[in-house]
Amino acid sequence: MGHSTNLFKKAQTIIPGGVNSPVRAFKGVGGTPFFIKSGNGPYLIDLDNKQYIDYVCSWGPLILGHAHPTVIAALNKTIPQGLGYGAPTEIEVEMAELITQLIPSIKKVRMVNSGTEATQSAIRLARGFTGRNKILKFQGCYHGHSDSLLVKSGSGLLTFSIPDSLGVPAEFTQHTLVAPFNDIQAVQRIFAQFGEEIAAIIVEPIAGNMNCIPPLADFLPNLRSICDQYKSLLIFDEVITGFRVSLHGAQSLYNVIPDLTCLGKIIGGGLPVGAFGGRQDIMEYLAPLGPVYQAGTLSGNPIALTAGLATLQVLQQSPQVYQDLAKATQYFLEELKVVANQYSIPLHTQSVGSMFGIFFTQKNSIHNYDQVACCNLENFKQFFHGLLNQGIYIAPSAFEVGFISTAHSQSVLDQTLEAAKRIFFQMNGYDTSATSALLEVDTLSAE
Ligand code: KE4
Repeated sequence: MGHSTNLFKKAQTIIPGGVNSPVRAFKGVGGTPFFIKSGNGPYLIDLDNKQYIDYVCSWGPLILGHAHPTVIAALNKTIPQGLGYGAPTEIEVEMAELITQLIPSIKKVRMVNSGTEATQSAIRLARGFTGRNKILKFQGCYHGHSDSLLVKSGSGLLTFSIPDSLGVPAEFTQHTLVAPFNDIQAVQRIFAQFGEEIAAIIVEPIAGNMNCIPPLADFLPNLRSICDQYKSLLIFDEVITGFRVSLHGAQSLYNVIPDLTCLGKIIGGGLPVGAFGGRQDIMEYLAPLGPVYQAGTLSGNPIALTAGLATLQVLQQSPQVYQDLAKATQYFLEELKVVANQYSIPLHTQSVGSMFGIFFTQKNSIHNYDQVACCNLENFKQFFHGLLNQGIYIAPSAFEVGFISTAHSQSVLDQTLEAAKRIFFQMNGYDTSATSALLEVDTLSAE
């Protein structure tokens, strides 16, 4: 029995589900999670010293791969000076300066410790600024686990939401309205009915929590104009997309300017950091200036910001990095489709920059949650475990995105494609005993 299996048994006796975040427990794919000992570049090493090519990248933060030398060097320099003070530090100003420079719609920014805190605070701020209570979110978008956002679309009447978790009183979600992602008509209908009560729309500009779903061309621009029409605020949850798809956020790709932006993941470089920011007149409603309270003991922690700032500076100093990441991702997905096609496996892929989605479906475009839910989830599970058995780790859920980092070289991508070929060969019902023959052929051709 491997170390991971033994430790998972022990972990389950003292940590709920054996994990500190549910998705890590492999419930979406079955099986037992492996425990990580270390990471370097595109690789994870587990407690049994097995190496995996990692396409989860800590769920997005590690755009430079694991333990990037520049980030580690910055931490080694900062840590000996002290770990945190609960008082202003220079690096907080440096980080704020860089964020406001790179994302011009953010005139002022407040650091927090997670994406959940960022979106929760942004919503409170939007409600305080507008004096309205309702918010509109989209089915399949995830903005962290604050009460008013843990909703699922009301059965039938999609508009009204019901709590999606025990422990959330219905009163806490009664002001949360839900529409299908990419459905502007639904948004217009909701605003026609509730527009004057809606404080804000919160949206992932590129949905990354129901696999990878880019916005349709009219979606984001129309959200902007509807918010303007009804004097509601537009909040972009760029916790995943911020600095992932562009050095200036998804808002620069689609040229739609939100009133508030939430950030996380990459701005922490792998350490716990979130942030929210936007229009100066809105941000100045925040304590200690204004009447909207928000706080955090470790907000702006200098060690966490050191990792985030170092990461952003590497990205800023590599102007080609986003084109290179997009090119590598396109190469990988195109080749994956060729291989799936060779074995008649219905597979569709979608990506923006280096965030990508793999869908087992005959469809050639996926625009919302319901369409994701109709994909072949059994094939996904088989694909997940087939890759894992060959030392390749993708997100343990058909509703998450994959990430490619600057450390994912062509040979790393090609190794993954070879592994996928073996799985598609088996998935197509080919005699698995023949697989060894295929492997031998591969080995011979590789020599
Ligand atoms: P955290 O509170 O987990 O740092 O961030 C919440 C959040 C907010 N907004 C978006 C767009 C997010 O994707 C997230 C969290 N992402 C998930 C995975 N897609 C985190 C993984 C987990 O829950 O363990």
